[in-house]
Amino acid sequence: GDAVEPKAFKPEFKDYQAVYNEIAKLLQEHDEYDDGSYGPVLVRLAWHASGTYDKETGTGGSNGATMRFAPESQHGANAGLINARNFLEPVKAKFPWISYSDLWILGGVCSIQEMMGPKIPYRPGRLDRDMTSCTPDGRLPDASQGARHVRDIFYRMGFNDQEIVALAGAHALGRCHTQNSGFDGPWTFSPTVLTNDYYKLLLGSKWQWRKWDGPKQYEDKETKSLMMLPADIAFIEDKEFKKTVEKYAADNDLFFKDFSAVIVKLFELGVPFTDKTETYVFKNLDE
Ligand code: CCH
Repeated sequence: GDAVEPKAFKPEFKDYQAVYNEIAKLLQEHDEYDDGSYGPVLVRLAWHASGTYDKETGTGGSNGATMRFAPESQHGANAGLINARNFLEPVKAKFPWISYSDLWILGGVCSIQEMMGPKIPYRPGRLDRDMTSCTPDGRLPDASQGARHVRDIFYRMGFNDQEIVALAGAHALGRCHTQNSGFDGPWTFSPTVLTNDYYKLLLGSKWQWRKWDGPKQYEDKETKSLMMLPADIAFIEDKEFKKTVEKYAADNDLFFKDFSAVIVKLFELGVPFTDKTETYVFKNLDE
């Protein structure tokens, strides 16, 4: 079996870096999934756990991991996230002291870093809640809608226009699956590496409606192998959003800096930290 570190005998010592390392190791081992990584779907789990937050009522957010339960697990927006939750089960079994809510966010943090993204400082302290804390359906964005809807949804969480555009850069990662959302295809050519390519492609490619049986989505005219959702195209149709798209398309370092800050804000919505809460900046597996 595994060598037992002496510190493992101290029950009060919570080794979050060890949890990070375990997730990163499993990401490498399970390269059979999708485009070769569970990373994108783990990022999506962390986002959908957090993105139910409502600043007026303080309900929703990552503190609770209520997506373990119906009805939240059955909300249309959460289709396919069972794959991410199941991926993390062996990690929960190995480190039972971590809450599901902290683990799901750590899964997102680890995936972003391991997919060559920026450092994402992490603070633990989320407590799991029961199904009575499940949020109502409709709190997550509807991909078929435009700028006004996107603003409504993200203003409710407490984000401004610049932050909304910075968050959307996560669509450099992963893909749409017809069995989950009805939409189909990846946004970028390297969906397991975080870059500012989402913004570059939004501005640099010609986007046309895809002619197909599925829901209305865009394809790039040149290769027809990439996609954009109506809610993505809103970022270049809306003048205010487009200014920020242009900034991030031109400057990957700026995107990384702003993305890190805003995803930390997303992941911490509604989480009750104390004066004693520590911040962790994890080493990547290859560091
Ligand atoms: Fe997203 N996203 N997202 N998204 N998303 C989808 C997939 C991913 C919207 C719709 C969709 C964010 C914002 C939005 C990821 C991260 C983020 C899919 C396909 C839809 C539809 C799901 C499927 O079929 O499997 C809409 C609409 C918005 C905003 O208006 C934000 C914010 C983030 C993170 C910061 C990631 C990652 C994926 C890929 C998941 C995968 O399985 O590959």
